[in-house]
Amino acid sequence: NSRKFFVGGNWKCNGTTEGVKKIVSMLNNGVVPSQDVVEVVVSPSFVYLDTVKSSLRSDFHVAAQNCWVNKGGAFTGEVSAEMLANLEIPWVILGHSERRALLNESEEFVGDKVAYALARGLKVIACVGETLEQRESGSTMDVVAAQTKTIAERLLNWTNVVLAYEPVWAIGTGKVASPAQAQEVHYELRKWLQENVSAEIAATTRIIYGGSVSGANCKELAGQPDVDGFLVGGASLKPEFIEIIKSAT
Ligand code: G2H
Repeated sequence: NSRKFFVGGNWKCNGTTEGVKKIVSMLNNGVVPSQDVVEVVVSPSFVYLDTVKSSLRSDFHVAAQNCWVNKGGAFTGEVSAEMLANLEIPWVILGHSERRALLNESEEFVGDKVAYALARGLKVIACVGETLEQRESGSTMDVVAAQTKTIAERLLNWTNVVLAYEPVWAIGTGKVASPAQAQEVHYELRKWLQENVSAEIAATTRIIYGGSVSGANCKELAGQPDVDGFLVGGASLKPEFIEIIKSAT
């Protein structure tokens, strides 16, 4: 397929000035396939975004972990999409399950954020995924399709969207989805895009997997036909992130 492999590093709420420097130097020294083969995007906390952006090798890019749903203004503590665009931060992660669950971000709110960020020229990593309870009750596909639909009905253009499938039960738990489990949902999500958006969007949109991806499990996951890359949390802070980038080939 023509979908370029995508590896995102979600640093979440981690880091210190010193720690961030170490990760950047680890990344800058990593020997990885070229930009034609793999797109690498790392996502530090807002407070380290500028430092990371200015010290990171030029073939890797940065993402914010969130942004406000609309134009900036009297929203204490928020960061607007305009600000990210102003700082030339190319990407933003939206709809991460930690924000959906811990900060009560609703499906509509996430959908509105995705649409607004895209309209401001940002590229978006939009996350979907089911909880363990939902998986066990057999509603995985209904849940991820509904989350994707809420986003899809607000979008005019999918060019700047990467869809991240992150089963909540696999996040930060060390309990990775099996390659077959990941492939099944990615295949179904692509089919959903084909039936509800268009065949072209289904064929070209990257669907990446997130949830306890590691140096040890990335190769087998990357071999699945509908897994177009990863959103990596814990392992993106460690040297094994380089191994995960290499699983692109
Ligand atoms: C899922 C993932 C990165 P981890 O949240 O978004 O984190 O790899 O630590 O499970």
